[in-house]
Amino acid sequence: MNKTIIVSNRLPLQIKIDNNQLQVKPSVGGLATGLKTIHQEGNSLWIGWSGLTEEELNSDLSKQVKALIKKEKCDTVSLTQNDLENFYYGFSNRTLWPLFHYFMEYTEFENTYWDSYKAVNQKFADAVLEHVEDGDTVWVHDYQLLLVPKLIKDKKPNTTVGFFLHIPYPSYEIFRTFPWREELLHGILGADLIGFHTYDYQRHFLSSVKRILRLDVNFNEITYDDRVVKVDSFPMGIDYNKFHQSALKQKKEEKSELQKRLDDHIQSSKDARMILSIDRMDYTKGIPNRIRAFEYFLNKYPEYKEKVRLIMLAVPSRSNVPQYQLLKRETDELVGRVNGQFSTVSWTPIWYFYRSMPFENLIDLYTSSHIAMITPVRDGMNLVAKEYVATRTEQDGVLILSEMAGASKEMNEAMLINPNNFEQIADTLKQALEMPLKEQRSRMEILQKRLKRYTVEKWAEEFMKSLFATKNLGAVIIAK
Ligand code: ADQ
Repeated sequence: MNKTIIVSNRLPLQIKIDNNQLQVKPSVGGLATGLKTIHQEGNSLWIGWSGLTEEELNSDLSKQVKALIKKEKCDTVSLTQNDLENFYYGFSNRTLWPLFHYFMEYTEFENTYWDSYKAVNQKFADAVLEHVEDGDTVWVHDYQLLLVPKLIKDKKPNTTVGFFLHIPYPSYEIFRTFPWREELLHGILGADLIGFHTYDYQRHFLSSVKRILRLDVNFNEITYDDRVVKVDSFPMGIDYNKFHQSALKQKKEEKSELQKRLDDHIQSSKDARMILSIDRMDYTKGIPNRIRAFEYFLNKYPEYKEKVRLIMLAVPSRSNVPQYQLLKRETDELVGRVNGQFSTVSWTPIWYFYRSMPFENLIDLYTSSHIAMITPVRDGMNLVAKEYVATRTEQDGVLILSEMAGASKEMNEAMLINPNNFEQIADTLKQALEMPLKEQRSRMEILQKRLKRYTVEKWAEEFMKSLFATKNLGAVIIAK
């Protein structure tokens, strides 16, 4: 029976060493949920890094990790501290991440990083090649593994390979600056189907293929060697029911401490309103812009002082990369500046949390906030915007969303803003605060309907369906 192999940088598992004892739990992230059906049913294997380096695992623990992971139908790729520094923090997060998000000034082109990226991609491909057989299907994920599709296809041409990019694909003018552009494109083109969140990313990719490799592109198909490579967009959804049902359930249960504090603010006056933002602490998420726009709003519309509060949850991320440390410092200073300028004895305009929160508290934040203000300067999709909508069980609330997030392409009923235009954000915030309930509901209803239909499971299913269709298309071409 043919297998499906999923490959991603991290496994869908949380692994901890407690008192020299290993604990393995399935993780609850979007990707793990979306691929659950494919992974659990049928003959499938997930290959990725466990999250523990070779140095952290002595050989006994290493064997145990392999065995425990095997039970979850996974296999690990072993990474050293040096791999982590050069491949992960280096090439993935100091070269590809900033470049693909249009942060040219943060992009570092370092040969050491590139060499490590090639070597680690080879490690991932080798782990796949250990298991893959003719007729199997392999689905590779994201920017850390762009060379893997070709490394598999070259060795095993009779497999079907899919690739999905979770971040934006930049325009040709940005991508052409990349020193190893040909090699990277050839790496991706090892796949039979290449998926992006939006049509724009797809278009940018095709343009790079045409102009850099001078290949024939016919609508969304590329003729490559004797194969046809298909490129398409698959906007990723969320586990709608999980968020919606959790919001309904939490209303009936005993309130958390956080919920009690949120209620205190809401009940402090009939005009009290809460505005929410949740992101990883990342320079692509537009956190400083958002604080500056909120400051601008309080200056322009002083009647909202003591009534609105911005609740900002920033989850620590990649904190050993210098730009992330600078961003953290800038955010701390800006929050301090706004709170210092506007706070009164009974009101603090920004509640700022720099930590991760349990899922229940995320739901408390989503369900208690009148407005979600999501302002990335670039974002492949942005699932937080979708999660906020799914938790609005009364269909009230307003979503303010950056037009630079992939999600904006399918969320037209949100209030779309340019994250660099403070005037527009401030005015939109005012409009959102004053929006009649009827209008909030009519917008929310359409947004919810769409999210309910195109869930993360559906996303995975559509990609796989298209991948199988590509496989058949390949067979036709070869037969000709
Ligand atoms: P991210 O940049 O991580 O993902 P996003 O899509 O917003 O961004 O996903 C964040 C996820 O983390 C959400 O599901 C959210 O619920 C969760 N989360 C946030 N704060 C949390 C907390 N404190 N505790 C627990 N969970 C928390 C990348 C791309 C995006 C793309 C996704 C999926 O950058 O553009 O949407 O992949 O493809």
